[in-house]
Amino acid sequence: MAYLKKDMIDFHKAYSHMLRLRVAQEELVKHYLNKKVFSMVHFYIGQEAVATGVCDALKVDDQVMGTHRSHGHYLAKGGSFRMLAAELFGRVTGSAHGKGGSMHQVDRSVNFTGSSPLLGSAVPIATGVAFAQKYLGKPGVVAVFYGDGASEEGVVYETYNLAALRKVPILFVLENNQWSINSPIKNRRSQGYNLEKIATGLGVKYEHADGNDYEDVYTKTVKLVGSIRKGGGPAVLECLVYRHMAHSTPLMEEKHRTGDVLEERLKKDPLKKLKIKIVMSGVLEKKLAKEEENLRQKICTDIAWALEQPYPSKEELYTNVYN
Ligand SMILES: Cc1ncc(C[n+]2csc(CCOP(=O)(O)OP(=O)(O)O)c2C)c(N)n1
Repeated sequence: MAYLKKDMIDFHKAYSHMLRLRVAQEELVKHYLNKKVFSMVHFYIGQEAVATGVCDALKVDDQVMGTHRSHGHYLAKGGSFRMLAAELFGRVTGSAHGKGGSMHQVDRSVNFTGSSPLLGSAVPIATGVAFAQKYLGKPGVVAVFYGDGASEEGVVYETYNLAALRKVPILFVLENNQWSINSPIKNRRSQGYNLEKIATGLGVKYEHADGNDYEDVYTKTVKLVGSIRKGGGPAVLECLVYRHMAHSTPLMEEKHRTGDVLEERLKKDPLKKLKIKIVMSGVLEKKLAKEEENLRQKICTDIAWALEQPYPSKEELYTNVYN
């Protein structure tokens, strides 16, 4: 999965990878508005550099876990867009057999171990998965994504401690988009709140990245994961990022987001940023436009396929469940 050419990042490939997440979601928005999607949907548009930067730095055997906002994490880990679309449309060929919807992505064939919409809950679960890997003497690390809201759940702090104590091979990827639904971070944290100090005080390494910058996320992940693989213990990578849309609908404007206007968010768009870089390196804009057109066509074909898939039968109610 890694796009390193010796010591160089192939930015064109990285851009294509990010664009797949963006176009896939843009097309899914249309079907959400057409009421083809059964579950609640949290779009990941604007945060693509984090999922791709992290997942490109992982190995195929490494595992990933996510949240209520995990379309991007799943696709970046090599997930099938057809299965993602079928899952959103509630079809049996979906990644969770049409029973999970947007917020419960799971596909072990690409080591996307699961996602959980209960805020913060994926963090201890992923740490357990990573601990099991270590305990069984298996190689590989686990990366878990979670938001700034989730990072304030008590279980997350407890998990930092245990992960550091047991030197668990886990990367905590904190996507700080500065909002928890419509609560801005400044209304939620006490004066002097310092998550870096808390985590490092518990023995977890801490690094900040610009979540709008693929290169920054990628190179910092390579560094941290390198140390985790050598037994150096867990680390947090906090990525400052901007979600373009509302919390759980495809609206672009939200009245409460004063001081964080859409115009500012769009200026920081990670795709625009990377596009400028590759055009400056000599790739023709015309070529990029053609590639985007082909990608969109492929995504639309996959959506048409997903819409023709059958719904789960009644018998499916009894499969993959605990009783
Ligand atoms: C334990 C728990 N409390 C509340 C909720 C309701 N809830 C769903 S998403 C969300 C905000 C999450 O914010 P953040 O973790 O920053 O992620 P973002 O949505 O910004 O990506 C809340 C409060 C929940 N899912 N789980």
